[in-house]
Amino acid sequence: KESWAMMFQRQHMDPDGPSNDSNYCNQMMRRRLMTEGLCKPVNTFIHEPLVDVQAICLQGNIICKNGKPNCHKSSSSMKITDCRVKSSSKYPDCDYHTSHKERHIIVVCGGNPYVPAHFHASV
Ligand code: UMF
Repeated sequence: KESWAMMFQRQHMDPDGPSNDSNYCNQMMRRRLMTEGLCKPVNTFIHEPLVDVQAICLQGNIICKNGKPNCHKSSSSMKITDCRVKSSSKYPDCDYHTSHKERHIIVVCGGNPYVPAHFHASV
């Protein structure tokens, strides 16, 4: 069974990316299995080494939007790509806007070892 930690890596880690084309999200959302059953509406890929993203769990502890205390904000800004489904997209032809950004990211951490389990937000 896929753990939360594995699921986070599948959905959000792309340390060697991004390829600089506007089809990035269309390709990656399909390749990482987020276009099965529905087009996942919003998803962020992180273009930094896995160890640096895992280290966020040891940094600034903050309250999540749901009131839980296990959110952590990166001390540095990180290269990310936000994928957002177009309003004209029709499943199963999932069609995404691709936007490359540099932001601090907030992840939800859990488990033992204490590692990223969900992507929360970028700020
Ligand atoms: N999400 C992002 O990937 N990036 C954002 O900036 C905001 C949201 O919050 C529900 C889902 O929205 C999260 O799924 C996250 F992927 C996405 O599987 P997750 O990580 O809990």
